[in-house]
Amino acid sequence: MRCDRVWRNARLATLAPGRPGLGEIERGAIAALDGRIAWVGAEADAPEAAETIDCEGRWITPGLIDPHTHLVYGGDRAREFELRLAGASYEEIALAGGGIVSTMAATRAASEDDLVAQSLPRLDALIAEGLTTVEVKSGYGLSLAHELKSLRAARRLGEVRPVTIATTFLGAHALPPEFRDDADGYIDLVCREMIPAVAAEGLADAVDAFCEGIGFTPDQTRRVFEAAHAHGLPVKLHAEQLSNLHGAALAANFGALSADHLEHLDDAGIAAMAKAGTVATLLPGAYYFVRETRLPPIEALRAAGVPMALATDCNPGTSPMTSLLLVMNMAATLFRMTVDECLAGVTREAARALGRLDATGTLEAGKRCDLAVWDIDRPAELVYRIGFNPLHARVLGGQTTWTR
Ligand code: DI6
Ligand code: FE
Repeated sequence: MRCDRVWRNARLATLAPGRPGLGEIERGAIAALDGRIAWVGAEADAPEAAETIDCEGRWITPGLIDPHTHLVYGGDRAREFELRLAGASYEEIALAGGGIVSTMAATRAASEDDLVAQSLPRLDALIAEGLTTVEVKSGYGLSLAHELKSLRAARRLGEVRPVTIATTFLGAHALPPEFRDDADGYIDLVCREMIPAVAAEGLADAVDAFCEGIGFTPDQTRRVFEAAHAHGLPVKLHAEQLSNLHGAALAANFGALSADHLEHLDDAGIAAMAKAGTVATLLPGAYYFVRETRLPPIEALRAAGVPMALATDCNPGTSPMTSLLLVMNMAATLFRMTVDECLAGVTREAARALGRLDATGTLEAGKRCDLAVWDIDRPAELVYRIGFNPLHARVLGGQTTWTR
């Protein structure tokens, strides 16, 4: 077998489905050809390659994947954070014209170049922890031109950094002030102008909406989903974050890739997600940051066999977070997820939540060779430690892009 590169003397957490636990191979090796994984298995059987990398017993996992971020935005909300600390609630701040709408103003004021520049430090923080694929939503432009600008900025991040970007159009994130008291009029704009334009330019891989009392109704969400499907785009949904509007079941009925947040999810929603194969993307950073006390129904999701992904929800209002290692720690500590579930949540299940499990998310022959090499003795260390980054090297498409 001809190979470009082989990583030897490694311990592998393959995350391959059907294998118990993390699909571990204690004395393993992995070989790449033309950017893809050509072979995975026991060290003793490893093929020869033009280049050999001795991992000195380090662990290799799939490159990490963040399947839910609002990475591209202008400005920040540190002042709002101070107000919240003084007692104001997230909903009060949103109703008073702060919140999402204040980030909208800063995003509209920024050029595409500004947005790229402001987003890069956040992306770099994720990459420094072994991330190789990240989803980025629009949703702070809230007009055709500014949504297109945000999506173009998101796509450009993948040109200026070695990373795979999945873009999501989230025009139905908040009501822009021009449409005050006319949410249906805004949804008309989203469905009749924005989605067709986004699809025509190939700027989005999926369409999302914020189905919530302070967002959009289930009827409005349904219209967005119908427009997305009419343009061949898969859907996902911010559902059941602050209240139960039965958004997860609605999303599942549209074959959604994922329903995200889910603190208020009920049994009917879980059953609908299980039936449709919709991934539950859990966002412990947002849960923590807004001091939510109602837990997502982890045990019921587990019992129903709903796949669980984890994400940062990186956004300026409810999760100013750029660490998937911290997400895993929070999911374990706050949500009582197991180490195996946490690691699967930022690799295999995150890939599934993006509809990209055929391309990435596990160490299996044929997939892109996206790897994270770690200076650890056991995988639990990635979940257990707080604020410590043991990344040794990061590999994207078979190329080492960074090494300690
Ligand atoms: N849910 C959230 O938690 C974020 N968006 C959403 O739909 C909050 C976004 C923000 O406050 O800027
Ligand atoms: Fe979000």
